[in-house]
Amino acid sequence: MTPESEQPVTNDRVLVLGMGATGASCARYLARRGVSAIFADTRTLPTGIVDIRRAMPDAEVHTGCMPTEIPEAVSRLVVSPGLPVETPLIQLARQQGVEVLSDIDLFIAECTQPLLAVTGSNGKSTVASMVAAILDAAGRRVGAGGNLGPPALDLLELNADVYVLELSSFQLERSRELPAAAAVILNIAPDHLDRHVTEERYTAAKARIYRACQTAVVNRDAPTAMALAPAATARLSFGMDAPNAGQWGIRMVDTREFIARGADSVVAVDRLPLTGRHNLANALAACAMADALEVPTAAMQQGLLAFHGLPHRMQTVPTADGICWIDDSKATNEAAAIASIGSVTGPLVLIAGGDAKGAAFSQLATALAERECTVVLLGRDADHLANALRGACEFQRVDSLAEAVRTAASLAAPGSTVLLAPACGSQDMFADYADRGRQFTAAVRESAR
Ligand code: UMA
Ligand code: ADP
Repeated sequence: MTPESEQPVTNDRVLVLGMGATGASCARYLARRGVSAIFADTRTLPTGIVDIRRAMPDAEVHTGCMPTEIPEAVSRLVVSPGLPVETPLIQLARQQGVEVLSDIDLFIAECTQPLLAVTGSNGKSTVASMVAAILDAAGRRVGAGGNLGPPALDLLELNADVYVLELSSFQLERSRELPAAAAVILNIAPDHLDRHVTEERYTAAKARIYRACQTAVVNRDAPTAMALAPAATARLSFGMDAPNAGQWGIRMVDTREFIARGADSVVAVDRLPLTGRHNLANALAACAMADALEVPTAAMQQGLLAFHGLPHRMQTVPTADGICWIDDSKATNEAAAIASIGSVTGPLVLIAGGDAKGAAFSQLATALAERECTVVLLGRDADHLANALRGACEFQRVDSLAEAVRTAASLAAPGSTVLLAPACGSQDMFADYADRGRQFTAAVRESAR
């Protein structure tokens, strides 16, 4: 028998905490099932409020602060990922025996098709999208989303025959076991320390993805992440070295590099649309995930060749000024910025800064000290970054992204690269990383006119 906690929501009253994208997806999901719900958010104008009202016009809504008590007849609490698990109302619900769930728990309770689950500090969205492209090339009907968007619950409407979920540490820390056909932790680097406080807690949240999976896809080049796979779980590994039988890796054939499974070459690296060694690791991870579902290698080749990357990840902004302008606004932590800096050659002007999320930036300083680079700093934690970079490279402080672009244009000669890879979150100055990337592109076009 299915345990009570794993039953789909039916006729109880649900309190949904958070009225963003997740809250709105909960509203659509609950409305379709005729379940009544109450919504609450500490923000006065939460981003999902219009969608929630559209899906559930009569729902009780609390904005501006959280209720201090669990409203009457509420038997379940669905908590959005942006809320800390220490939120007093969540603690109160637990004390009162009210079930606390995530949207991912609700998704799992109804998902009957194979699930591929992707986490890691960096590369999640790229890998999830690559896996989706491969499955699509294999003729499978794919539902891909989660942290990447669309929210997991919206995917259920697709009646897909396979699901790919990108899962953040916030989603994993509050979700139950995930019976994924395959799960991967791509890498572990410090991030979100403002929320998880210690690296141990952040890592423990990520590790939850492996707890009930059938196949653990592991990165041979990321020992910390690899060690999180339970010993008893079947493994499939990827790494940048030459693969042994049954493994994924890079094989040299004459003078050409190939993505390979064991001795079988699958696709030549120089044919892949995405550049950067980190994207090669991402492609290997995507192949290993698809391999867990026994997808033919021809579809892997086709899918990888068809995938041209996601917006705001190493996207070139075309200009006629001889400078290579790159929008990598999604480099929202130190390790991501280091990976993108490493995939650019020649003189570099880096635009960085924003919400540091508790990072120290010592590795960024080391990476920048090794090359010809000037940094333009902006955002709330610009001074913190300046302190970390002092002595490693030249830097200038600015107050806006438009000023950052103008300053970068004055520092960059033709042949140089200007890279927006902030190593920080965006919400100190922008709606999100996409907003930051769009504003960067607009400012670059303006400056290059
Ligand atoms: N918030 C409040 N008060 C509340 C509720 C939320 O101030 O009562 C704040 C949160 O602190 C956060 C923001 O509002 O800053 C959004 O929180 P949310 O839980 O409402 O977020 P959603 O809009 O539901 O979006 C979430 C993911 N966001 C976060 O986890 C912060 C989205 O990932 C995801 O696409 C969406 O669910 C659908 O699954 C975005 C993200 O930035 C892209 N994720 C982080 C990352 O990738 O680093 C984890
Ligand atoms: P996530 O969803 O984990 O944030 P994305 O695929 O959106 O990851 O990529 C975000 C940024 O992280 C990229 O713009 C790039 O700077 C960096 N990145 C991507 N893949 C990797 C990787 N495998 N290792 C390190 N950094 C990466």
